[in-house]
Amino acid sequence: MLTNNKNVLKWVDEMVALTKPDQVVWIDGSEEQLNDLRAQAEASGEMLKLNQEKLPGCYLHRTAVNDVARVEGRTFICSRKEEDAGPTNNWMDPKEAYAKLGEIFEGSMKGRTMYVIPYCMGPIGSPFSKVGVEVTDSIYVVLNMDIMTRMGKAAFDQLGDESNDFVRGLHSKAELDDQKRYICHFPEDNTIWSVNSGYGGNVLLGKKCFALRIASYQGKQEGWMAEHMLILGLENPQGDVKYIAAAFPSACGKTNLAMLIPPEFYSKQGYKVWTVGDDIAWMRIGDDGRLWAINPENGFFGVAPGTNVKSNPNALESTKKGTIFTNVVHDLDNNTVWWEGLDKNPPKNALNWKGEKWDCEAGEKGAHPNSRFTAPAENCPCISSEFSNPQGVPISAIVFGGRRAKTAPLVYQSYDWEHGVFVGSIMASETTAAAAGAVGVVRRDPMAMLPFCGYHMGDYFQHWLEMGRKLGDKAPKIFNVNWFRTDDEGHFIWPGFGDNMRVLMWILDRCEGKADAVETPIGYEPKAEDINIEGLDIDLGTVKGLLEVDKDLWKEDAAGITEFYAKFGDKLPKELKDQLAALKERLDK
Ligand code: OXD
Ligand code: MN
Repeated sequence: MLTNNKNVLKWVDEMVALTKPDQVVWIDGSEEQLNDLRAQAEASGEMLKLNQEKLPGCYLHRTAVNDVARVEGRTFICSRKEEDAGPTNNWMDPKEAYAKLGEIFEGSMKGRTMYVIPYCMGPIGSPFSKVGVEVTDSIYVVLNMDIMTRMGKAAFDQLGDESNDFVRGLHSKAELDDQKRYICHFPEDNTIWSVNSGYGGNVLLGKKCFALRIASYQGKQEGWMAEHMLILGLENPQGDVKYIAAAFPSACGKTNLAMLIPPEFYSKQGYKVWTVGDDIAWMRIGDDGRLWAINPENGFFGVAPGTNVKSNPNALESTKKGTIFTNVVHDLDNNTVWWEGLDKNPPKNALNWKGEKWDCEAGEKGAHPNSRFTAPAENCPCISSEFSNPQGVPISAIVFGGRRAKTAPLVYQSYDWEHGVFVGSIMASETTAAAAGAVGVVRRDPMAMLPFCGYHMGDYFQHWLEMGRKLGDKAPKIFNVNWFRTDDEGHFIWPGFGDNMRVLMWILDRCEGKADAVETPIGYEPKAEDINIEGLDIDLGTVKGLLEVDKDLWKEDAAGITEFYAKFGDKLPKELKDQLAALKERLDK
């Protein structure tokens, strides 16, 4: 036995009695045990060993065809009171959920092995970190959790023999029946039950389920924040590093921003960017009164399509060893992998993500659009030296962003924390022409947490406001960015990618009181000449255009916000109601 913790032992016994596995294997995290599991997964066909010269330690996995993404419609917050889940979550009564899923779990591991995975979210030994235990019947889950978390005996050592403070995660692939697929969270019980899926976001319970949904609830109770944010460090030529946390809805380039390559203009002078995290930040107020963040994860679960040497060389490099690829193209001649947007040479002799013979010329995509790599953070060439610092890193700026063709300017700063919470709460992205349906439909996604907030979003806004009051004048400054403004032909105006650093530079200068700003109805904006465009193909006039605030569009937006806010009823903090009214007033002036 790996632990003497009676709470763990009792709970695992209960899960064994429910799911009835043939045997139980405790995951100690040793290379020997992991190698044994890799060999078993290879023998069963669950994982395919790739070319070990080109991709050492790398494997390919294919999910069931009906099981390729997070299923928000089947994801539930099972708080005792429906009101506590709020209007943006699906809710199920916990008694009903335990009974309903209990029936599905009953005997679901017969003939299978149950793996007991102890894992730590955050660096081992950090006072910010939290322990989880996931039991699962999937070797794929074990091997992914090994990459994404600090997994094994050290996690039990961190928990100790007496503590009951661990998140209980039960997962079974069961029959992969999408009609009986449920991802249920019981925030009041520190418990997650996930059944009938094998897709990462639904089954790597440390990630979205624990580190965001359960942790956001814990953060509210305990006075800290769990956010859907990347963390990056920007080092100046003197060697000082300032840290930024940034939230974006999916498909807005979070991983790319986290691993940004500075434009030559800056790199020549000695500026560098370091990655602390690409998806999740846990943030607390430190002894010095500032906001400190850790990345609770230990790897990247990134979207493969579109990742290439140009868009994100650091992410690509991270996938060269010890990586698990899911639902990408299998190049049979080289026994390697490929995906759309990797390069212009799709393999001729290949299988698509479903494992069928694939003809790259026939027009059908080879990799699933949500195909993924699970890569160890330590592989990343720009991983921060503070990645495993138990204290985390101090945050100077919080950045929100979305995909807006016209409304939002390239960058603006909130007047203060309270206004910043308002700016985060109205975050939105527009649907693009790439997706079916109407173009330009605005989807509100407050703080990019819409699918990940484990409690009532009105209470979540209130928590943000309270954190600001505690931080006082030590609070990070809050900004909003939009890399996605388009011209009349629909082309992006701002070059994006590495050049986003030019905007981050203004943001950090503002934090240090080194840059001026212009007051507009929506917040402070840079003077156009304060965005450095040296070496870029755009002129000052273009930057001015990117910073323009169209009052009519904003009035339309304010009407949309009013409608969105109405959902929250009495739970909408008065401060945000007042902020909206003040915005309308400024727009009318
Ligand atoms: C993710 C997501 O996978 O946000 O990170 O969906
Ligand atoms: Mn995410």
